[in-house]
Formats: sequence, structure tokens, C-alpha cells
Amino acid sequence: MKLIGMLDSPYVRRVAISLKTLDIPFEHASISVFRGFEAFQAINPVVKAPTLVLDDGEVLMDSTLIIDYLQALSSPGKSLMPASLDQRLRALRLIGLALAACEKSVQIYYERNLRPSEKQHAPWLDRVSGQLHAAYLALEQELARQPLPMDGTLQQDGITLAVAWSFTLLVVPDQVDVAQFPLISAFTAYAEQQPAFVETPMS
Ligand SMILES: N[C@@H](CCC(=O)N[C@@H](CS)C(=O)NCC(=O)O)C(=O)O
Repeated sequence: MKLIGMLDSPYVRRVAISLKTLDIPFEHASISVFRGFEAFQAINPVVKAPTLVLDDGEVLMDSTLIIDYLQALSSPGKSLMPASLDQRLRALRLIGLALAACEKSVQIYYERNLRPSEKQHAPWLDRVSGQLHAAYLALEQELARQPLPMDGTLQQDGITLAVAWSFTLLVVPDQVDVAQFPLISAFTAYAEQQPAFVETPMS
């Protein structure tokens, strides 16, 4: 199978790290949805990163749906999600918050970099910025209530959280006061040292 998209996308990166953590072999084509629009379009006319091309040519998109497929593909002992219902619910809540943080960071980045400055709409940016902050605040509270394990393992909630935080710090660092989020920072520092993260750098 082939993963299409650049690792500076948090969605592509979470899929690549999940593939490695699940020990699923894959090829990676680092094609930009902007600079490589036409090459991307030839693979997936919708031009969404990540795109996963299966060996039989089937094309999947959306990181969560791709990861769902990868989970089904891998052996049950290798799940990145907890088995118990209450812990699965918590993991899903963390993943939802982290994905919202990714989305809000992307929206702020696109607004600043794709829209001409005279067309930028401050109330919209303020709204998105508030949503980004709310997502990280809720994640920090979740980690205070129940820390994520830092024992050499990685689960999907931790992967997505660390990918989101590193991405936000890369593209919109002015949006977060790192001192306000010590638990997220500490977990991300741990995750970024794990082999699957080290082998999958953002740039
Ligand atoms: N919900 C999607 C979001 C994917 C997404 O928005 N990817 C961006 C790159 S970070 C993209 O494809 N942007 C190009 C576009 O939407 O035109 C996922 O989880 O995969």
C-alpha cells in the first residue's frame, strides 16, 4: 500500500505513525496538495491528504477512516485502541479533541497563508482561535485526570495528541502559551522520542 501526502500534515503523520506502530509495511509518496496538485489529482481527484492507495488500486481518504481500515487489517493483539468500553470512550474523546485542534490549527494557517491579508476576517480568526484553545484546555484537563502511559508504548489517543501539539507549535506557535499546557508538552516530548515518531519527522 502507498500513503500519499506530506508529513507536515498532521493527518498524514498520524497515519504514517499508526502504520509503523502497527508494523504494516507501506510506501510513502510525499506529494503536496498545493505544489503537487496535479500529481495528487491523478491519484485522488479530490486531492485530500492523506490518501491511501491499496495494492489492488482502491483509494481511501480521511485519516480516521484509513486508521479504521488499518486496525481491521492488523492482528487483534496489535490494536491501538483500548478494549474496555470506558477506556475506549476516553480514547475517542481525546482523539476527537486532538483532531479538532488539528483542524483549527489548519484553518488559522490557511487563513493566514492562503487568503490575501486584506480579505482576512478577524472575527472568524478569533472564533477559530478560541476553539483551538478550548480543545487544548480540555485535553490538558483530561491528562490531569488520567495521564497517558509513558512506558515505551503508543496508542491512538497519544499518537493523535502528540501529532496535533507538534503541528500547532510548527504552524501557529503564537496561538498557544506552552506554559499553560505542561502535561500535553511532557507527553508530546515523550512521544516525539519514540522510534515511530523519530522515523516520521514533520519536515
Ligand atoms: N478530516 C481529514 C482532514 C484532512 C485534511 O484536511 N488534509 C489537508 C492537509 S493537512 C488537505 O488535504 N488539504 C487540502 C484541501 O483540503 O484542499 C482527515 O482526517 O484526513
